Amino acid sequence: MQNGYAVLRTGFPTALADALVADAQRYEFRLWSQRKGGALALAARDEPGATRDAAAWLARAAAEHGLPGFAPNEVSYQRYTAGGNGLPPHRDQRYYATCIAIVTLRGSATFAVHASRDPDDVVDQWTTVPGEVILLRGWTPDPDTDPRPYHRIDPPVSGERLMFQARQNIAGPPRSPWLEHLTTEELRQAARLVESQPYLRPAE
Ligand SMILES: O=C(O)CCC(=O)C(=O)O
Repeated sequence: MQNGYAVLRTGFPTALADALVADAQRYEFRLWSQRKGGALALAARDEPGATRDAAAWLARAAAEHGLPGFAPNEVSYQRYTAGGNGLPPHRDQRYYATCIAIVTLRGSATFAVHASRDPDDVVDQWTTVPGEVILLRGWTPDPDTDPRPYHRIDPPVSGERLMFQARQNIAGPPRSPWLEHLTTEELRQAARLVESQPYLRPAE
């Protein structure tokens, strides 16, 4: 892994990607911002099935790419639409440790790694396509260096893009000593995510 990220262009099982696409239908997608990001669906983290299998696959992949100990405890889907929002260069929140794993399931879009928040400071940029896995380093409490890469995702040029992501929220069990480094606001957000139920669609 270099510059805090790795791209796995092959290897993610097609059957697992298809099972995730089917699983995503169970959820209600919520658009949190009119200006930034896709619509989010928090998914079930513990039940047997596609999300648990995918999280386990991604944990193994992370270990093989130099990020051992990735124990995803938050899984979600995001759906982006052409003409909708992407996300400008940013780092994921400090309550996500070890690794952030992203799988593009359907559709495609430009993904970029940046050296800073500056939109022109591009380190690498490519079109992420179905089956591709992106591993990003999560936060560590090292005062001298922050390994989290700045990254950007654009809205798809046409149609929709559906992705799955697995993250390790340090506010979830087991209690992490790293929590003491977080601000009250970060702790509040992280705890709220841990307590959130999956966004299941109401039964018809
Ligand atoms: O959709 C993606 O691939 C990236 C998502 C992202 O950067 C985020 O949710 O913070």
